[in-house]
Amino acid sequence: MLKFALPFAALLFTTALPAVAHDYKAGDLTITHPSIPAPAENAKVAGGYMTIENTGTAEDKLLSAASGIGMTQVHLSSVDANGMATMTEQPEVAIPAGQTVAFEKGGLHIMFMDIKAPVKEGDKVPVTLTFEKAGPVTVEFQVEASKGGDAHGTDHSAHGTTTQP
Ligand SMILES: [Cu+2]
Repeated sequence: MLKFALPFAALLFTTALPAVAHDYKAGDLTITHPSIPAPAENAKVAGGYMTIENTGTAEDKLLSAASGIGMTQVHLSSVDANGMATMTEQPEVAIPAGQTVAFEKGGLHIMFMDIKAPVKEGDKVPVTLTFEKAGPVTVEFQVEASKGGDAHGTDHSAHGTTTQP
């Protein structure tokens, strides 16, 4: 009996790993570590980050993001020719075949605005990401300790236009 018990235990350990890694699969896509750096208390905005890997042979596209905490959009941060940081809503984000697209500070992000209830460290925020091919997938963004200086923790009222650095 012991002979069988050991491989079984090993199997349990192996299958437990994806939960620790906090990732999600939808068709050919793997969405890894969706997270939100905890915004300042009573902040009305927050940014969400993750990576999306496409292991398939065809491009997919992220078409939208939706959550219950407030208005939710897909944004791209960039710095314009005058050195001003701007953000623009992205109607779609290509996830090319065989590539990984990072949503990270200073680049692509999920933008939460007009947040209705406080978002605190330890919270899990369900967000439904809708892809052209993989369809809708709901993932939980973990609210984590902010490592300081997240642009979304400050006033963001001029969103969509030029913002202060
Ligand atoms: Cu934004």
